[in-house]
Amino acid sequence: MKDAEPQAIRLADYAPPNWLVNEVQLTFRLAPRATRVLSRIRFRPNPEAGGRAFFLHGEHLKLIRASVDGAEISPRLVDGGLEADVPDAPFTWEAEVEIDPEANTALEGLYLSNGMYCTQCEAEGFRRITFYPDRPDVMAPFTVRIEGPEPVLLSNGNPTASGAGWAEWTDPWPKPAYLFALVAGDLVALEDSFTTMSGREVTLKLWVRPGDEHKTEFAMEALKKSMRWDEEVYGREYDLDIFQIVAVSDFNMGAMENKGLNIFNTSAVLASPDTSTDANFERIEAIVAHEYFHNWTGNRITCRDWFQLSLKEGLTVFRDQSFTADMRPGGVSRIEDVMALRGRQFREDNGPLAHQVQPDSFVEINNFYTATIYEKGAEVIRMLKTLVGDAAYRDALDLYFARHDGEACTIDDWLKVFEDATGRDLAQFRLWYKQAGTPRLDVTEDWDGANYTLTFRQHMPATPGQNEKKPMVIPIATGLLGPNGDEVVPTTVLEMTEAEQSFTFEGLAARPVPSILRGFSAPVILNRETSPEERAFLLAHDTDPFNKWEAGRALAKDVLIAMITGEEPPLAAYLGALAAMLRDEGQSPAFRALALRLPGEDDIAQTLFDANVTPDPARIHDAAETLRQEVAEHLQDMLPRLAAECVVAEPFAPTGEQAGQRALALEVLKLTTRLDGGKAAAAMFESAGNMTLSLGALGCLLDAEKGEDALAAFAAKWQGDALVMDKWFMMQVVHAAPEKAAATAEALTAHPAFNMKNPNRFRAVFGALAMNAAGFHHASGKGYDLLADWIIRLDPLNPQIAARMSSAFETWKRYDADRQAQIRAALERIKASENLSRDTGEMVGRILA
Ligand code: 0A1
Ligand code: ZN
Repeated sequence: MKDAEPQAIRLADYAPPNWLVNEVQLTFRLAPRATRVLSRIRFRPNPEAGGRAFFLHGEHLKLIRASVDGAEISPRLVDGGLEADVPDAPFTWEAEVEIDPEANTALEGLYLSNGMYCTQCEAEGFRRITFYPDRPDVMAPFTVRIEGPEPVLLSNGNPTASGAGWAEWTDPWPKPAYLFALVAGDLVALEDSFTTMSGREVTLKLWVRPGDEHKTEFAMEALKKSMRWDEEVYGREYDLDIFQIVAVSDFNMGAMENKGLNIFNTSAVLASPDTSTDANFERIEAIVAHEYFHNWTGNRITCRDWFQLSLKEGLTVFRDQSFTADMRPGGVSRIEDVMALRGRQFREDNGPLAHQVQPDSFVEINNFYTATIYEKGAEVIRMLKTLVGDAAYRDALDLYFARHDGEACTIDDWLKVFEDATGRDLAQFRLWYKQAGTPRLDVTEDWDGANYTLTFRQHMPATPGQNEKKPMVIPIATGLLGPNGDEVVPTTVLEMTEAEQSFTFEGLAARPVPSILRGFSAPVILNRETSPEERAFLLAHDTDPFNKWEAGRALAKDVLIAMITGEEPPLAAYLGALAAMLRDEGQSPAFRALALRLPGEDDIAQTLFDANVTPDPARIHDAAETLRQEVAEHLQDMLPRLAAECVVAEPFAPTGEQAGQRALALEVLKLTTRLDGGKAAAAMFESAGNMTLSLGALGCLLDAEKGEDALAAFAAKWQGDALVMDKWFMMQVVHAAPEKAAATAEALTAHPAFNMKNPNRFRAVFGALAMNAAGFHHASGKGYDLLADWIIRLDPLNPQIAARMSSAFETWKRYDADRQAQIRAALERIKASENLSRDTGEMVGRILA
């Protein structure tokens, strides 16, 4: 028998907590199978509450004893926690519970990773540590005493006392329980310090397992840069005596912003030139910044409830994107952000998992740490900044911090701050939070010999539970170019508020070429009939780096779509424009590398589906292969010169500049591999002095089906390094030919180094399978079956990762009847498995609905 359907939680049902917490004291007596947690919590009635009933969350806890004001009581254990009779006045709750960190494979609450204790409490993991009102609107200062034989014992805040076998930490800043953290183990630290803008000295420690010390320096530098940037750009100063980061190898997500004690997935913090790619370095810098920035946007000002998640996540992603753009100038980081947005968030928005940036209901909050909450949430804030302007944005943020410091807030509080700071009515803008889906923006134009008019029409497809949509405010950054390529109208933000709206530029000497949606000023799909010549013109002349790149990408897409649908592809225009772009030395290598990449196969599938063509993943793959071959042949004569140009002469540095050179070198190598069968790639693999070039060369060899020796050499060299071995697993699946992808993934699960309990390793195989579009969707259906088998196996151990992985199926309605039937069967099989978690149950239910 299955349990009753889990209940949805609704934003409309929010009620303030009956009891608030003045302070928390915790004592941990660590033992792998039986850790004791003693809690002493001062409660006070909440004057804003509707009642006095007393409920504490608690899951997987063995209650040893409990007391109220010193008198032992027997609380009533109920589903998800306990109830007790308490005085109608402030009182002290004490309890002792026992937990089993070693049995905790879900990696929520207190668990063991490689013999080291660590915690993950967001969103609702604290209730697996002790009984507590585990909701973000209950904030309190914490004092934590840890007792155990481990040499290093850490928690949030400042260290206040310690002795042999124990340590005490005090966090004076009131925080919700989801920001609690504890770490204990045999760790070593890289130590540094930072002087804040008011002259306070902060100790910085980055803790790793012995042997990983050589991979800590880069993240430490990134941390110091982040601290300085937040002072300079947002006026935000750090607020404790110490800031610590700990690297753990078993972690469900990238990292976690626990107050003063960030916990990181090793993959998001450890870096060295030998073992990390340029993309790894860039990601680490961004995640270190992201978690640090949460200290103000998330911790000092937190969320009232989980429907407000984007209040902290959208804003903090926007802040980390702005930081990256400042650290790595040149406009390519914006292109990379948009590529990620389209690849993950647009995909989500176009399928059964589409949801609002502020959802109205959820079953399992862990399923809502999504691209929509994070990346679309960041786009919404970017638009707000575009609409109000830089100075007003900064004023509004100053007001936000002044008004709400120490509070648990809502998205409406955030918008109210902007209304008060700018005098603007944001009622229509609020729809960006409440309407799911990606707006489509159709454009037509008119030229009367002197005046140029752009007419936009917006419409939004229906999404689950939302059929009717209202027009939104869309900032459309637009510039105009004259026939000789000069900019005749610089970037102007057209503010669209109606379903259909026209904007006229008067008194022009000649018909201009428009550059619309510069910098990707709104997360929309722009539809405009454009000739290949005009796209090539924009690729050559646009002054906006994003739109310049976009013109090339749109042209590549036009070619691929025409190849698939049997029309005449504008191949000559594309190849000519590409060659001209590559010859333009005014363009950075990083830009040229991005412009050489073809749009992803999943993106083409969605575009075909939007045009009422059922996408065939095999044909899309073949078209992409054919086009890459065409490009290689067309550019043949230029490739050696380009390759020589991108050799980095200086010693390795993970800078944006060098990364751009290596990225272009690898794009050139991919094309060269199509012409020389892998000779240059084999040489590069032999001589590469860093992981970026080594891995890039390995990918080329795998594509040429000449990777066997390189794979063996790579494994022999790196078998002791888990993060590098993750790459070894991943590369084989990503680069497998479509008919071999599922079999390759399956064979890898039998490798002795495969460990399903480690999220990084599981993702290395199955995340990679989902990324290999033609392989995953191979007509045999083997990709679907294999993934379903492993989701079913993983679910009892780690429901969060099982649930996340099931989103690989979210695009299923695009495909033909056979594939749909195969995917439906796979999903039904997951759904029918015994004791399916609430996490995976919700995801599969929504995908099937
Ligand atoms: N708040 C973190 C992300 C995070 C969310 C949930 C986690 O466990 C379920 C872990 C981390 C961030 O935005 O970085
Ligand atoms: Zn975050």
